[in-house]
Amino acid sequence: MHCKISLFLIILLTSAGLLGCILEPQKEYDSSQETPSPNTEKRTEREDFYVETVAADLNVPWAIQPYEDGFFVTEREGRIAFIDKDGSVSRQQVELEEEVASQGEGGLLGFVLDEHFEENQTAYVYHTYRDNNSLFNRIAVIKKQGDNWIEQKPLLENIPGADIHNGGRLKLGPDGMLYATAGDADMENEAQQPEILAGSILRMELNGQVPEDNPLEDSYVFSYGHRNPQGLAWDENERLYISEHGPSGHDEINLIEAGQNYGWPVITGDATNSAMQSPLFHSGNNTWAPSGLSLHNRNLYATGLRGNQLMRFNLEEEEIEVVFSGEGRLRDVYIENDNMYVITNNRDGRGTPEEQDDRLLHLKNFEDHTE
Ligand SMILES: [Ca+2]
Repeated sequence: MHCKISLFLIILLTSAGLLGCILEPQKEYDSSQETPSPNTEKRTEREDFYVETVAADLNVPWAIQPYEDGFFVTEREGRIAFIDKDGSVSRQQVELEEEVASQGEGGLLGFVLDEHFEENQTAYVYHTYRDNNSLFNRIAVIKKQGDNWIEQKPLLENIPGADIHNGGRLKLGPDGMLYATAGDADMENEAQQPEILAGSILRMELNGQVPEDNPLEDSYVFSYGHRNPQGLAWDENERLYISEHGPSGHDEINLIEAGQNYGWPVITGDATNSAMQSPLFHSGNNTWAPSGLSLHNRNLYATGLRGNQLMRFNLEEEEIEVVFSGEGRLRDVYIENDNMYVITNNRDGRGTPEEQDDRLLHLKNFEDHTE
């Protein structure tokens, strides 16, 4: 009962916030720079609620990858934590051919296990690095050897990087290809140039080759015109959805079609252009600053950084709802049956960390609490 009232209030407050934004002049902030959270309210005690802390004292965790009875979680400064569902945490070093540049929004970001990890101990990572005083991102194959991970080979290097807008999500698609989100690296016009990797969704074979059926010839670029995409999820029909950070609000959820231009920086929000795709959902003048994305029962769930909340996007009804808030910045989400796992990001330099931050949270029976 309690939580239903809380949720109702949250929705009311959110609606009021939306109205407020329409009536007030647009605020000058840039959500995609993961701007500091202005939300100064203290976390509420919620014994009556459904949130449990699985693990605490994580160091800017970025990606959740389930494995057996726990999760591998990348930490942005360059390590991988294995978190057992019972809460024990062990940390693993990652030896890469280029040093992780944990600077601004960059660092050790995306991580995904190979489908045959059990046999080959192989995984893929996306990380920021420095070359001649410039920042770039790269994707590499790593192998678990004992308690450490050792790079086997690079798959793709020289993805433009910067202090902001590094993208960084990495996932295996239902087609067996590796997908990555590349930000515009603070060079917005490059997002409109399909031959440049910045501001794109990238697609590659697991050996680093360009797939023969990629939309642009001899290019990893699967779609372009993106600003700072950080979430990837597929539905049961293998359609790809992404989340991306907009400028001053106008955050987006997009349905991705091969070879299409998603408009940044030419169009945002409800603007249209016959040569470009408009988003399925956008935040208007509100800010979600969406990062991790997960799909469950025709609902997309997106974690919010500056938005400090987990959003639900109902793909059938085209409705948007706040599922959960009050724990600060949220970076990634993973759903397993009726269990949702979320990582906070209050230590990423833009939040207000509290004693146990950052944490892996478990939302039990989350669907019961969101009706
Ligand atoms: Ca767009």
